[in-house]
Amino acid sequence: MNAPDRFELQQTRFIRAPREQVFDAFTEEALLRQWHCPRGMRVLHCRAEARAGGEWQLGMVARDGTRLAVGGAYREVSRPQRLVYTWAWQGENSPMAGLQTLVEVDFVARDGGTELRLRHSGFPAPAASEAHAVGWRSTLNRLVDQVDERGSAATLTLLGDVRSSYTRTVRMALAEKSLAYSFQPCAPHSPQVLALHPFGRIPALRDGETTLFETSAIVRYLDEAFGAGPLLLPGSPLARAHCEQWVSAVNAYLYDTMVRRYVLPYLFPQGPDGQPDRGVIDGALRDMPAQLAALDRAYGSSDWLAGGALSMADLFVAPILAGVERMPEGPSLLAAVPNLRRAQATLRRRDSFMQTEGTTP
Ligand SMILES: N[C@@H](CCC(=O)N[C@@H](CS)C(=O)NCC(=O)O)C(=O)O
Repeated sequence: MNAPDRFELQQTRFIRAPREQVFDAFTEEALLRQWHCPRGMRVLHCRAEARAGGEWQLGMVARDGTRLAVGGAYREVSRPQRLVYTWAWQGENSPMAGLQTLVEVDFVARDGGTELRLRHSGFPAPAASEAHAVGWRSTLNRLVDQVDERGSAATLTLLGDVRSSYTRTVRMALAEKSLAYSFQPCAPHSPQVLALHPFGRIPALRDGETTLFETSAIVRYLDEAFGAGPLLLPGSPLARAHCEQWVSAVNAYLYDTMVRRYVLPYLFPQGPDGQPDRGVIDGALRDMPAQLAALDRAYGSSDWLAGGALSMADLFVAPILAGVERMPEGPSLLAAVPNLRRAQATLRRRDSFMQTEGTTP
């Protein structure tokens, strides 16, 4: 006997696609295979006999190889307005194996698109419905990417300023992963940013109803949640640690010296008579050679900071150095670090650098 329906989740999403198309994405095997799992997972197999009494089955695999299987039976298949089916996890990987829950989806035509209303009920505990709510949010993002002609630009919105080095790091990561996205120009501490970022910094990312802040968290998410493009986090433990080490060094030391105390005082002068504050700039100039030399040694004869290939660490460093180079002392500072210059020259030939060079994303 199943437990009574005590806990449930409900989600409503407006999708820019006709409801027939959205409905079919829920019932046709070939379409289900393309989206029906959370980001970062892959559908392995799918079977769907979409008629009342018919059965469905879906197998998925996570990046770490964990396999999950779920299935059930259709109770109502009324194209294009309503779909009802049972849902039960199978196999020993699921703490809810064998427990039957119920999914009801209404497809309502609205404003030239579809309002999708999803109710998933019958969970034995709030934690179970909350975990499934997270899974559905991510899974519905994939559905939107699939049926909205804007692709992932329908779900992914980057908030930031094209002049910001951290924003450019994420833009480069998006370009490396070939991910379409929307860009919302925002100033730090603006209401739009503060709604997503408790400390008001840029960038911040929205993926459907999910939000993220901190550049390294955003890049890691893009890398792990989306299959396309090169891996931005190296696979081997040591290379991964080297990558994290340089990301941390940028966050803790390099950005402060090279951007906050050097580039920004030139771009936004705050000294007497509206001139750049020489005291601040000269202080940064004293610290920069040692920091640039540390980077120069880290690159050595390689063009990459970690694992012999492009990684998130290089994407953190490049926008900062591009900014430094444009300042009056920049070229002579960089002349002293040939490894770093060579590595940057290589990186600057990548599309991700060239496409993010201008002021428009
Ligand atoms: N640790 C943050 C730093 C972000 C950051 O400092 N961004 C700068 C723009 S490049 C900013 O928002 N500055 C505004 C401020 O310092 O208040 C991250 O990794 O995203």
